[in-house]
Amino acid sequence: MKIKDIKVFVCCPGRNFVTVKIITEDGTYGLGDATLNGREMAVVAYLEEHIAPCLIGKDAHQIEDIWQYLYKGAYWQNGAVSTAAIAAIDMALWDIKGKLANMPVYQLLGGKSRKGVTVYGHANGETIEEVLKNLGTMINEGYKAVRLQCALPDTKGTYGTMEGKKNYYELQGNRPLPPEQEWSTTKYMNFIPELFKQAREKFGYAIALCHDVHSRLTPIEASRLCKLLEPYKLLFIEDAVTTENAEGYKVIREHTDTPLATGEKFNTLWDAKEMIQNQWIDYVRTAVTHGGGLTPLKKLADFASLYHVRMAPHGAPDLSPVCLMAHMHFNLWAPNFGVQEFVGFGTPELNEVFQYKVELKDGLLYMDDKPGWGIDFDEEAAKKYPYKRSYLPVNRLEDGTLWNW
Ligand code: GCO
Ligand code: MG
Repeated sequence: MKIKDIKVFVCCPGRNFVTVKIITEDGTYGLGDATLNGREMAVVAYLEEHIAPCLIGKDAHQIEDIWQYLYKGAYWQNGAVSTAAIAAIDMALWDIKGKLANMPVYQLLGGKSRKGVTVYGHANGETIEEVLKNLGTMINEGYKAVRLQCALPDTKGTYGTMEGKKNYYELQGNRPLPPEQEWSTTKYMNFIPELFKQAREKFGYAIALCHDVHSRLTPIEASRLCKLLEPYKLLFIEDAVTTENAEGYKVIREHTDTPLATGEKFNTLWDAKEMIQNQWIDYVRTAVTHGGGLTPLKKLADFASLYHVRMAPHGAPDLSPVCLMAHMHFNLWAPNFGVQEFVGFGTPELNEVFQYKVELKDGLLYMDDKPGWGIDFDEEAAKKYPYKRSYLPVNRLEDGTLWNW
């Protein structure tokens, strides 16, 4: 089944998404997500200039060989831009294979390992009271796991909170340049344990709770935080330190039994290998989009399973619904699936461009059985929401030093 055309769409129904559509000679098409927040157009160029011309006429069924061809064949392996581009091609090919087989993709992986996908939602807020109010609402909605993020008092902007704004563009003040936020490790360390203390006092221990440090601590600071949080029995602490130096996780591991999650920025299995085989982490957060596609992610899952490490794919708002649907299939299959990050059912604009259906019942996410991923993309609707240049915020310490955001 020959590949006839590859189209790349960039649209902004609330935020930017890069979507790939591969069309075969019989008119079957498949979709993939190539969104790399803040660097979208670099991926578009990679796809249009460097990938698409090499694939026209190739057999769409040869998913593994095409993946190797794009990864090894480029000589310049890995990197966020190239793996997002390769991932989108890989996803689109799996979607096509599912459609041609008339089966949902999870069937091609070996079938379902569970009835639904456990998700964790986000309870955010400007104050502890607000976070706890949102947590209460989510518990009533049936969530079994929730991430808590709260604005730090007397701080200009905190990751995971909106400063009372409705959306990312409003947060940016509509400037197409990186907004700047502020960070104080001392204020953070003094504040966060109180958030979890109050959450446990109010809601008990049945609800699984997690938190994203977003790589702002050093290994010894992260160790201290994880120890302070031990009484509150978190599901995991995410990105306690940056991942470039894997041994940072060894330091934390030696100090605490708070479970650790990381990997949303991993691009390959090799980024994760050392942490997994040393059992320094408990959950791998790699997304199909940023990890190079379903083809490498299933290898990552199998490798992680040898070491009791579970998959907890990244599901922030900047991963498109195509990625969410790919995760649904992956998570239904992966024997060592843990939990999926889930940020809700999208805005009317988003759902106008992407047609898909998921349903939350008792904390599990379900979808209908459809061939492929079970998602469609409305090209005409997408034209109504043109690309807007935008960046993630940058972060500075109170003295002005640039810090990890
Ligand atoms: C998460 C992530 C996101 C990232 C975002 C970057 O755990 O959900 O850390 O919030 O910051 O995906 O583009
Ligand atoms: Mg994260």
